Amino acid sequence: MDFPIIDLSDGFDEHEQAEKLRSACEVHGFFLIKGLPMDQCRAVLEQSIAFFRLPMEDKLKLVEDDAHGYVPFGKITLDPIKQKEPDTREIWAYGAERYENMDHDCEAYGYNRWPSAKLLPDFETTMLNYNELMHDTCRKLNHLIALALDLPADYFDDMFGRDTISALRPVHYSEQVSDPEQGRFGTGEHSDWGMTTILLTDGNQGLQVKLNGVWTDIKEPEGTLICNIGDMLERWTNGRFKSTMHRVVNKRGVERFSVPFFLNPRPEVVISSLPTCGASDIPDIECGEYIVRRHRECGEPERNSMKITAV
Ligand SMILES: O=C(O)CCC(=O)C(=O)O
Ligand SMILES: [Fe+2]
Repeated sequence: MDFPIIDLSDGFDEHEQAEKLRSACEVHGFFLIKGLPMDQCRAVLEQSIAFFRLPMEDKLKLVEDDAHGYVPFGKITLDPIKQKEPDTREIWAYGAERYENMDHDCEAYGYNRWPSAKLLPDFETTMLNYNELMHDTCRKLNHLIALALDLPADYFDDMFGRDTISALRPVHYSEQVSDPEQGRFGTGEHSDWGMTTILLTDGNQGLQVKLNGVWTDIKEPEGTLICNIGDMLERWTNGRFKSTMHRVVNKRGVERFSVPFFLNPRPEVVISSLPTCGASDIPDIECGEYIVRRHRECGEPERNSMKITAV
């Protein structure tokens, strides 16, 4: 399967790249991006690995009861129907900071809990700069998405920014070999909930996408990151852009590190069929409410009931 490479290098041609993006998004919603500063990406992976190597007692200080913070091994099961064991991964999540009296507060915001600078002096700056890079990259991608949907390039600009309910969730997969037959996965089968996801990995294979019913390995060439469309954009486009099931399978028994960025609009943005995507009988819903409901559904058998159906 061919996953097109969208070029976001300086001076890229928006219309040319939008054409490539459209054809991928109308079929399965997975593509690759290049043109990002790979030195910065490598530094993010190094810091992320250093974080997961911290003693457990330091990581456990960062457990939160909101959308951010540390989540130990054994706590996430994305696909409780097929999984007989939890995902074989630990994560740490951060994003826009929640604060008192926000205009549009939402449970999908969180308080960022940083490891002590004594332990990891460069961690916070590296991670915050990467968050900036992801938002800048997504602004470019949003222009391409808008053009691909025959909308003005800046259509989404005002709905996004640094204060959205987007999140970065660095992941550490243990070396435990997956066994799909026995219900053991790195990450269980799922589709992403939000607008788009940008995935940085350490190059160890693991991600599989379900294409025409067949689980297909996706491995990014050097210098590229993996991107995919989430359920919210599928809903927003009235099904025109596809959000496809994927999972992580550890075949070789080696650890793996990845850093997914999940882009979402501001919580008050209403997800309603876009003007170029036809009339829809799917009810409108605010982005914040949508994401919070998906969080709550996660782990329940009826999860994904909001994928594109009425709520
Ligand atoms: O780590 C990966 O390769 C993908 C993880 C993923 O699909 C997710 O966190 O939504
Ligand atoms: Fe995912």
